[in-house]
Amino acid sequence: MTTIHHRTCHICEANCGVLVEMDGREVVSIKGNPDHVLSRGHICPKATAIADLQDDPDRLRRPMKRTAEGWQELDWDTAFREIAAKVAELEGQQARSAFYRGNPGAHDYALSTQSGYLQRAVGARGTFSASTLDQIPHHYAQFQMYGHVSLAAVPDIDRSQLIVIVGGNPVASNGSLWTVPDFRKRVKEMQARGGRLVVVDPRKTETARIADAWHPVRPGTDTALFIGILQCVLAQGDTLRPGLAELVDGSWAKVKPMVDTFDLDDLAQHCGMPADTIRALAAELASGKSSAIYGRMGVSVCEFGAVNQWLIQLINLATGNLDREGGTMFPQPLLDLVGQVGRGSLRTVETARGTLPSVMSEIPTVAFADELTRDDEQRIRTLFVIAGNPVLSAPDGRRTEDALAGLDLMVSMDMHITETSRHAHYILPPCGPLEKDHFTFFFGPLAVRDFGAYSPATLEMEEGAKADWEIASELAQAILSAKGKQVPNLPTPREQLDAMLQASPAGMTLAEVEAQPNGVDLGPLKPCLAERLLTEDKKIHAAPDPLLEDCARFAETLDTTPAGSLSLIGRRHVRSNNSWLHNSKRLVKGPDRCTLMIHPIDAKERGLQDGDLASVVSRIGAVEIAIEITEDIMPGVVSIPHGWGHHREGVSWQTAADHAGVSLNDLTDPERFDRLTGNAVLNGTPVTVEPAQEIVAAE
Ligand SMILES: Nc1nc2c(c(=O)[nH]1)N[C@H]1C(S)=C(S)[C@@H](COP(=O)(O)OP(=O)(O)OC[C@H]3O[C@@H](n4cnc5c(=O)[nH]c(N)nc54)[C@H](O)[C@@H]3O)O[C@H]1N2
Ligand SMILES: Nc1nc2c(c(=O)[nH]1)N[C@H]1C(S)=C(S)[C@@H](COP(=O)(O)OP(=O)(O)OC[C@H]3O[C@@H](n4cnc5c(=O)[nH]c(N)nc54)[C@H](O)[C@@H]3O)O[C@H]1N2
Ligand code: SF4
Ligand SMILES: [Mo]
Repeated sequence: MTTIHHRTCHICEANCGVLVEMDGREVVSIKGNPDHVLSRGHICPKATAIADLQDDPDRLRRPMKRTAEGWQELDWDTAFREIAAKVAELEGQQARSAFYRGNPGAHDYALSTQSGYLQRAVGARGTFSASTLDQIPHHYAQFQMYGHVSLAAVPDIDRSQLIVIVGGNPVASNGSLWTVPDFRKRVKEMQARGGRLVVVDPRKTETARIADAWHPVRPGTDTALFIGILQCVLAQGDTLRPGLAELVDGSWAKVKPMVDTFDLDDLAQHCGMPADTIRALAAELASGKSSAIYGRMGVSVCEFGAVNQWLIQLINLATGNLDREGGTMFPQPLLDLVGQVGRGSLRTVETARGTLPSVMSEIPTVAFADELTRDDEQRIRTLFVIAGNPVLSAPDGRRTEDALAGLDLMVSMDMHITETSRHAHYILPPCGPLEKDHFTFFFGPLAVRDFGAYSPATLEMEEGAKADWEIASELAQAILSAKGKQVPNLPTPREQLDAMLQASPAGMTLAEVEAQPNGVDLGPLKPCLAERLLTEDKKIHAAPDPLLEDCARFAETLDTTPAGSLSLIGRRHVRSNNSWLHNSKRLVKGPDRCTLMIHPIDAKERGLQDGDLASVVSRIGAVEIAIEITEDIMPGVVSIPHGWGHHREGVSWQTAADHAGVSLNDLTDPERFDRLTGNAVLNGTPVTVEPAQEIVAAE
């Protein structure tokens, strides 16, 4: 007899509802839940990988300790006791400690509620995380304009007539900072009602393929496009629509003079898009029909990431589309995170490299290796890595790797010996994903409908297994005891979730939410900005000084095209997720996906044929990779997906190692970052590409 269990897929931001059919502990099938209020039956090929993750033969089941003789299994109590003793000893030596938090932690509400507790017990100040490799510019712009790092506006796709996507590929990524499961179908529905999708991207992506128009843009130059659009929109008048005008502060008057300092033809030349295309885009966005412009990784992990995210908000504001049906709207989910966590902060942090921005108390990950290797008493000697793989995810992975080798204590919470955790002294593996419960914690506030969904654990915990939150909480207790401190009695994640749900405007209890296994639908997004602004004067801050000043800095970069080199960007594939789904045989099967995409003109110039091995060299390093010649990438640009490079010795994910690929981040450069936010610049890396020389062994 099989049983059907309702779950939310925890892998990506789409948070699809799935139906898991179980026969005892065996997964029989995983299907989309047609009755799920948000995903309506949609799933992607990664959903089946939940079974592969659960049953992964290479997954660690017990704490591991690295010894001179190799990895040794420990019981939990011994692992916690040894780690706690070492943390206390290092604290006694005034050693600096730090955390690196990876992306999967954000998909685990329970861990999210407890990991701060562990960090406080360790006494680690500041955090490195995947956020400064990703979306920190969004948080910065939201804090500056709306007064809260998490007060985000998302395109209201179900009622929109035009969506312009700049530097995002939701057909592959399933949406980011925009929880929009079944994106493809929602686009079809928009097109069926006469709406249009436009994509601006150096590559003709999977999303560009279903779009009504694709405009190639030179990597790292979108600021010119946004300023150009804004200039054209404001040339028709800068009076804001009623409803928005009253919400905007006096700095709005500074926007038009700023954009008017630029010449549209210069902007067009800089970004490689014809001035007429920019004019037409502006006219369409401002035509009065409900429309939205949205920008993601491609315009976030770049030198002017914060400015870009700000300009996007300004375009939606200027065209009257902010906080309007079919434009961009602020979700009001079942659990109102914005109302219950602090506004966030913008500060600075002193690093070996000098003063860097610190948004939300993050230390920019571009400085990670520096801080691990600096030669003063501020060197990080104790490191906790929580569900992260910075060797493959952060720029200059080789240097990160070398830096990790010098730690006095490194603890990784991970279920594999990865490129990163292989350097740990202890690895603490969580239970399988089906043994965890789930709530749409960080993603309700980004969803295309007001909603929330809770799913209980599908399987009972295996004997001796622990969820991530239990590991964090029990280790924190052990550390506090070792330091001779009092161990507080904390609420469990479920208790915290229940309290937060009840304190939210929807006011439901966890039990009430749990009784709706298809999710709780609170309806379409609603205009609400007037009540939700969290700036002190309750106004939208249209033109904060640091952003205006950074536009002046941008002006100085116009036309500084690095000659002679190609510009390297990344890419995502629907059957992959950052570095960690490559151990699933069904996801990695088929032709090698870790290839260098190159335009036929650039390949010909270099004497390269499809499938040839090329040597790709940047300031940081070199890789050899098979090339894929395609007209889907613009001339002058090449692309390698990130998250590969599993050839490192000693990793435990065998299937991943068999499909090793090379790491894009062995080429990216930590010296390149967004000055306002410290976010890494991961696209637009200057590289040379040549046929790889056959290495002839010396006699
Ligand atoms: N060049 C380039 N680099 C990039 C990007 C890019 O576009 N280009 N993208 C960046 C982005 S957006 C991000 S978010 C980062 C991601 O950067 P990271 O978060 O550092 O890397 P991941 O690949 O997500 O690694 C997650 C690790 O957590 C483990 N893991 C998975 N699930 C769980 C779990 O439930 N519990 C625990 N304890 N561990 C788990 C996996 O085994 C894996 O080792 O990469 C960034 N790096
Ligand atoms: N299948 C899959 N899904 C994922 C992930 C994954 O690895 N695989 N990762 C998850 C994570 S952590 C995140 S953050 C999201 C990311 O979600 P998205 O941002 O939607 O995904 P990307 O594929 O990184 O899209 C960035 C796009 O920007 C383009 N681009 C690069 N440089 C530039 C530029 O300078 N200007 C412009 N205009 N475009 C540029 C790239 O060609 C690419 O198409 O995806 C999430 N979902
Ligand atoms: S789109 Fe994301 S949430 Fe939905 S099934 Fe795929 S991986 Fe899971
Ligand atoms: Mo990300």
